[in-house]
Amino acid sequence: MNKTVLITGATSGFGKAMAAKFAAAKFNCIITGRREARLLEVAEELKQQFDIDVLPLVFDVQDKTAVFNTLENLPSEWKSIDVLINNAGLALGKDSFENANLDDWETMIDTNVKGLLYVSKAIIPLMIANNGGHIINLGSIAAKEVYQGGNVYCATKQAVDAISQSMRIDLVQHAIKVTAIHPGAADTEFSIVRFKGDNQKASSVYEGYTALHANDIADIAFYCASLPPHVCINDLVVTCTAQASATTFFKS
Ligand code: NDP
Ligand code: 8X3
Repeated sequence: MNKTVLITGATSGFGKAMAAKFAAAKFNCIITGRREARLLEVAEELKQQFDIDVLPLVFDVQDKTAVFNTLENLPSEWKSIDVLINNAGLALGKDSFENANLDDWETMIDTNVKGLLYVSKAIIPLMIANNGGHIINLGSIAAKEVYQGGNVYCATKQAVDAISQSMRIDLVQHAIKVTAIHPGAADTEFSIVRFKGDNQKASSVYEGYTALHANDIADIAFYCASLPPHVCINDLVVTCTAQASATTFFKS
């Protein structure tokens, strides 16, 4: 029987690449996001290309009611979830603490922290009923090091790091693996979102070096999920070769 993966934020970047990677290995995929047209397009591509079942679910992870209404009412054939990838997330702005926008801070906290908690809380009972599972949380190098202007984004990712550690401790009794993947700079839509559509500012983040690609993180997530039942990668920091810390890059 095919396994099932649920990936939040699969309309672009890591989530979209991870969906393709798992689908290529014949996982059936539950994919989520807010942009319905894009999500349905990704679902159709996965079905056509990989001949698997796909369940696209449109909701905002910040919306507690929508998260629980949707995930607590999954069709019965979708209730057996082997891997949950908490990937949906964003940065908004990179302003100094005193200039940063309060609404941006709240959106990051509501998405990166509370959204991850809501989705996990809805799915963990299904994993417990199945006697096991694997949760993969997308942290960031910002979970390990703060940087100028990173303030609340870094704080949300440090929360993801702490939540991952505490999930691992609390869920070990249920044979649920918990892996946190902490990427450095990766060329996705992340910076376009962070800089609110300023494409020039966004692309300048990746100039002069080869940043991580979404497929690199998809390969790593799939590797973590492919290990034998007795093996769990707990915590993984991954950067491109040209990045040595949150702020140290070798640029040509
Ligand atoms: P993208 O912007 O390409 O993708 C983000 C995804 O998250 C989209 O599918 C988006 O879907 C979804 N998303 C955002 N907000 C919400 C929301 N409120 N509800 C539901 N879905 C949402 O960025 P990445 O792929 O790069 O980012 C994925 C994760 O990786 C994030 O958690 C990010 O913080 C983390 N990360 C990124 C790094 C990078 O340099 N790119 C490095 C380290 C970590 P939609 O807009 O359709 O809702
Ligand atoms: C995204 C990478 O360095 O902008 O999490 O925080 S960084």
